[in-house]
Amino acid sequence: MITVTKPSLPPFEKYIEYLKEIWSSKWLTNDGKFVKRLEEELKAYLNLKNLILVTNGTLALQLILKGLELKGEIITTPFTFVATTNAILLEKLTPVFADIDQQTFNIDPKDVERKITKKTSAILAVHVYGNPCYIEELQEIASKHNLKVIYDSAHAFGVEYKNKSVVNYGDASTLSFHATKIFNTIEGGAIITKNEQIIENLVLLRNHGIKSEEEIIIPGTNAKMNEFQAAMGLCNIEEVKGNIAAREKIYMHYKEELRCLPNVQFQKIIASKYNYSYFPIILESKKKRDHVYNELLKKEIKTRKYFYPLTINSRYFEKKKIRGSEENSLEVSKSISDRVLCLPLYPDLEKEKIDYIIKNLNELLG
Ligand code: T4K
Repeated sequence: MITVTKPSLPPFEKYIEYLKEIWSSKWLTNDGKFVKRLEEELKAYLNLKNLILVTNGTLALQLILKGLELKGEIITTPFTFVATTNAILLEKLTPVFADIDQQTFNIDPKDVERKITKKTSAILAVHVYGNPCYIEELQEIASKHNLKVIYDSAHAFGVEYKNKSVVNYGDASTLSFHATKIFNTIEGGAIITKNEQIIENLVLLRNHGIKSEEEIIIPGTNAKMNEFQAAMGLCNIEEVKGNIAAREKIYMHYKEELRCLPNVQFQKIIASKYNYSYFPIILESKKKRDHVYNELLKKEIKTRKYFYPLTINSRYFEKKKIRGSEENSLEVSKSISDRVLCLPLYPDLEKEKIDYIIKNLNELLG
């Protein structure tokens, strides 16, 4: 089966060298030296002043929502992985859903503004498939209404907007380093913010609020990255540029070969430097999308319907009355979610497999 993605693994021997060091030091977790080293390397790679590593991208979101002391309603997108919405719910905040833009698939600033109430404290936007949001427009709205802006940048490792690292925008950004991501630490995540005070607070929050052996100053949680994860990151950071270049080649090849298919829409990318993390195509109808998905599956090609269903359509929302979910208010999100299909894309996807996928798509859609 050709899967939608495969984790990038470094040369085995390289990881073994790190494991030998872990074995001899017996230092496995709790702010170990590999975690510290990886934090420094990531700051250098992404050109950032501050970054802290955590266990995964979901805890990164939860911690920043906590760290910014947000209250009430958070305006967000329903066209995302469930983690974005779940983090809001787990922090006892109320998600309010704004629709997305037809071309970029990111949250629509005009709808964000329509959804603001006295209870709104922040906008949690997602750079979907690594494509930057409408950053200036969102910032303008946030400044006007005194709201925080957080970017769930789980897909946006290495992306630049206007020649600046995309995670540098807004009040804070989060990253995911899950196995399926451009850069992986098996499981992992990071929080980025320019605010030093918040960073200090987040360092406490990720380790139970422990300041010193005898001082526990806030109720924190356990969101620490361990040394095995950090070691994988230290190996993979050396591979990431080459991996993105390999992805770009496949992405461009797909685009060139599929661009003449009738009724197929591609995502409009507004990055100044993109990471080619996903290759979504939008088909003419849900029926067509599901047909293509099933037919490809019969040919051993596993595409994914990222992100279907919308998070608002998760079962636990059925009984709740969530603002933004009313009939007709999330039209574009529903339409894109019903018609999207993400094609297999990972650095070592072989040429003959890519051609096989393209041949099948041409037969189904040509
Ligand atoms: N915000 C956004 C916008 C996100 O997309 C995510 C995560 C988060 C926040 C939260 O970050 P984390 O807490 O996860 O760090 C996957 C990932 O588990 C998830 O990290 C990711 N987004 C989401 C978009 O995709 P699934 O349920 O699709 O994964 P799964 O197990 O079906 O894997 C997909 C394919 O990858 C498999 O068909 C084969 C391949 N695979 C997967 C794994 C785990 C491998 O070959 N090896 C592996 O070890 O969620």
